[in-house]
Amino acid sequence: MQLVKDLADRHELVSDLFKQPSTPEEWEQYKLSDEQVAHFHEYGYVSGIKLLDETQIEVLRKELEEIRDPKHPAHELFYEFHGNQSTDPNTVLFHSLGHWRITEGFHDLLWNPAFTMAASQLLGNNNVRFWHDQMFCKPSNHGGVVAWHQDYSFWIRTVPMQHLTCWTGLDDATTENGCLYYVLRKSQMGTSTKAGTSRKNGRAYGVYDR
Ligand SMILES: O=C(O)CCC(=O)C(=O)O
Repeated sequence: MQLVKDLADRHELVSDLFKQPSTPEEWEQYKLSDEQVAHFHEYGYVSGIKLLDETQIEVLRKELEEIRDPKHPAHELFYEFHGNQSTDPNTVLFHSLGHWRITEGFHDLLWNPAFTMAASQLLGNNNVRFWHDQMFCKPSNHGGVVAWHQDYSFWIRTVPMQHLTCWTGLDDATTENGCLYYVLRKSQMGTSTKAGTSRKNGRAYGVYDR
């Protein structure tokens, strides 16, 4: 019998995919500019932050292919696993929660200093606490839709509202291939009820909010 390791028990980096800075000077390279922080507060999002290099992307893509197989030995560690959550039989929307427990790369992604530094700054230079992970995969040309929604509307049991979502792509996301769209200043308009459906030209549209 293969022994399944639950990486949720590990509260530090477990691989060498990311390097934890050890001095204030090493952290400095990950700092957002004052303009980026101001943009987040004004519009409710900030984009274009480099989070991964090519090697890290390749490792995560490989791990993703492995854990997409429902026969993966650690499959039981997923909180949720949907091979296809699309309502349209001609499209595919793979969706899972819990991969951080299963592979070293997805576990260590949570400690990515480019993410933890930015998140801390955007939350008012506070400590950052991980709430949950989520993976969406949409194959090219027949990807399923993630409907418009406000993330915090799923989390209102946690108060005060001091949350943010970090969307990290493993492929380029462009207007041509169907990138994520945001509703500007949505976070200043109060909490929405949960997602509705939106679809245009066969592309998936979603909205992230803090
Ligand atoms: O990538 C997407 O299509 C949507 C992601 C999303 O909705 C989320 O992470 O809350």
